[in-house]
Amino acid sequence: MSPTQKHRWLTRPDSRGKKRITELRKFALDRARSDFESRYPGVQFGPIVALVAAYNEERNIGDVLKAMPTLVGDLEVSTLVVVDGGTDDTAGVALDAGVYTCILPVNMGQGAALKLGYQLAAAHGARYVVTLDADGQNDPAELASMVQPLLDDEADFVIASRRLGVDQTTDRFRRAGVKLYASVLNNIAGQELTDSSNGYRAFKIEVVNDIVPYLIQDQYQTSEVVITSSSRGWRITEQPTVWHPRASGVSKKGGNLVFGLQYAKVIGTTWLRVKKSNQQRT
Ligand SMILES: Nc1nc2c(ncn2[C@@H]2O[C@H](COP(=O)(O)OP(=O)(O)O)[C@@H](O)[C@H]2O)c(=O)[nH]1
Ligand SMILES: [Mg+2]
Repeated sequence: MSPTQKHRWLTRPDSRGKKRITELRKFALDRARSDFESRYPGVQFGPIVALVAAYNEERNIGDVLKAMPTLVGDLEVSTLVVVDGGTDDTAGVALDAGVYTCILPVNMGQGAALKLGYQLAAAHGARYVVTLDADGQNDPAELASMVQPLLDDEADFVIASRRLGVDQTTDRFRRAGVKLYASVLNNIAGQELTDSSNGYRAFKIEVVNDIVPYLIQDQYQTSEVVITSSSRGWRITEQPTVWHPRASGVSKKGGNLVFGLQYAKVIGTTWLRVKKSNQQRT
């Protein structure tokens, strides 16, 4: 362990340091947004936006984009990739595929990248937003079935479920975690979800507009989105899907222990935040 790691608490940012980080974050987000606006001046997305946050996925994202549908019924699907910084050519692959591409100058985390994507989708005319991973774990061919409950007005927010569908991965610990965290989250949010951490999700734009101001998690965002939407009274449902192994590479969210602890932390802090704001309202 290096001295800097050992004494990290000594170098935690003070209030001026935190202010500087906030300013740098804003700078990066503003830069990505203004680059996007000048690359696609006056763009209007189709009614459905497929939103993909991608971090160092140059080897995987090309196939995902190739498989993306361009229509659901007679509704046009626009694909929007938010390239989350990184060191490979993810941006080049997305641009070559001809999809809308927004490029963050530095890595900000999946939550921050998706939040930027939600804002762009809402600002450019989307009526429905579907999020899916860039690594091939979600099948773009299932996008139509993800959106259907929204089109039928049976739900406002749809979450894919590998437990109602098929899980083709073999990691037993991750599987147990999916089950455990779904039950914790159901207790907190009063839902009956089987796979609350699945990133394949479809939203009505009204839900996106309503929850975006409450989203603060830069990375582990899945439970924050569910708890927030649930506390705001939106109707959440599930759709069975297939969960594929990553096309290549490994999860960038850390091993199961790191992932699990971070996930639990987000559930806890979001729940406390929602509880506090409900108390303030009453
Ligand atoms: N882990 C991670 N993923 C990111 C980040 N930014 C965007 N992503 C994308 O988020 C998706 C899910 O990430 P992944 O590491 O596969 O997480 P997992 O599927 O939950 O194990 C992928 O499409 C990533 O490319 C980031 O900073 N970290
Ligand atoms: Mg993945």
